Amino acid sequence: MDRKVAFITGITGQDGSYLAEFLLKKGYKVYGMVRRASVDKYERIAHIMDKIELIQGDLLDQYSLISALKKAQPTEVYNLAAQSFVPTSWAQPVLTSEFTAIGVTRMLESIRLVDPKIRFYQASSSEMYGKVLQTPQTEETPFYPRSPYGVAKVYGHYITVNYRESYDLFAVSGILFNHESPRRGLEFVTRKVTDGVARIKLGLQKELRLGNLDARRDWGFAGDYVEAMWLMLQQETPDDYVIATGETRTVKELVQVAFDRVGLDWEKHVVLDPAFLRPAEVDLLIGDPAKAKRQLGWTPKVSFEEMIRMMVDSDLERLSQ
Ligand code: NAP
Ligand code: F7E
Repeated sequence: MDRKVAFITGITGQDGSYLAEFLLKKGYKVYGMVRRASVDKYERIAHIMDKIELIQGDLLDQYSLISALKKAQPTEVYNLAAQSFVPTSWAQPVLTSEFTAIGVTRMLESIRLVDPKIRFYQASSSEMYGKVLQTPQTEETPFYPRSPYGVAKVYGHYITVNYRESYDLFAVSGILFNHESPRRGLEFVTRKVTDGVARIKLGLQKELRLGNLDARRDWGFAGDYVEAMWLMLQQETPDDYVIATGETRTVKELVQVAFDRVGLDWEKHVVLDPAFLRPAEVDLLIGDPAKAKRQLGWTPKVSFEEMIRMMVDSDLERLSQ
């Protein structure tokens, strides 16, 4: 039997937790890289802690990456760790580049040194399209990032392509559009809205302060998207893929679906707050997942409405306890 050992950076994040679950079900030995903190942040992986192995490391520290790979001896590396919140990338642009851009090179160099046969997945992002030059966005659409985060992801994307072409590594880049879940961080708009709706319904909060309600995103379910990451590493040849639903919705539509779930009128609770506007906005994202469907046989399963309702229900349950 082929040895199946995965090493996941960012295992404590939304995607890392779903990917770890998915790979365990496939029979993988799963290692996760975690950075040291004064308090543990293992909430999302608490239910699988006895099935995975954690190794300390940080994308800022090349030596820690090398020794983590030597210890885990993985066959696949999923590089999900990043400073992933777009507004923070304006507040901490240099740190964002260190994690989200140069961190990818550190990981690739470590793989080259430890075992160039390791298959590598890089978490690229639809934020690379930014001020979009083509709609819908495909693997061929040129990038025009609009935030330090988007710029850093473009670097991470191209260094992955470059290592594939320079050193013949099996290195792929998944260009994933926004994907959400009940495990999404509370500052991202979907979770901020579903958490806010639950709090308002339970009388814990009266208003929900938001920024640009006209922005459009192609939102899918994180549980579906981690399967696509795995599929990319099971192909005969390495390649890059857009992973998206092919549908786009405004923030306002998201708000409506969430408030409808609990029978409340959003217009009575949502307050527009300029503090949540961005220095440069990404107005419209809609991905074309045709290549992923054709070559990976991947399609999203959970609809936008189902996902938002699932998130509202989960926040209601959590806050009612
Ligand atoms: P997330 O919930 O914010 O998780 C980020 C993870 O990165 C956390 O586990 C965090 O660890 C870790 N991390 C941050 N800096 C690190 C460092 N210096 N060294 C080691 N680990 C570090 O993000 P996500 O939503 O799961 O997204 C996963 C990846 O996909 C990210 O690269 C993101 O940029 C990218 N992406 C996400 C989406 C989306 O819609 N979710 C779409 C496209 C691409 P701590 O727990 O220690 O903070
Ligand atoms: O914003 C608007 C905001 O922060 C979505 C990350 O996972 O996906 C994510 O990046 C939209 C933007 O996600 C609020 O202006 C309005 O247009 O949920 P978000 P994001 O910036 O699209 C990509 C693919 C990634 O790669 C990233 O890592 O919603 N919006 N009002 C708001 N956004 C927030 N956060 N808060 C608001 O109050």
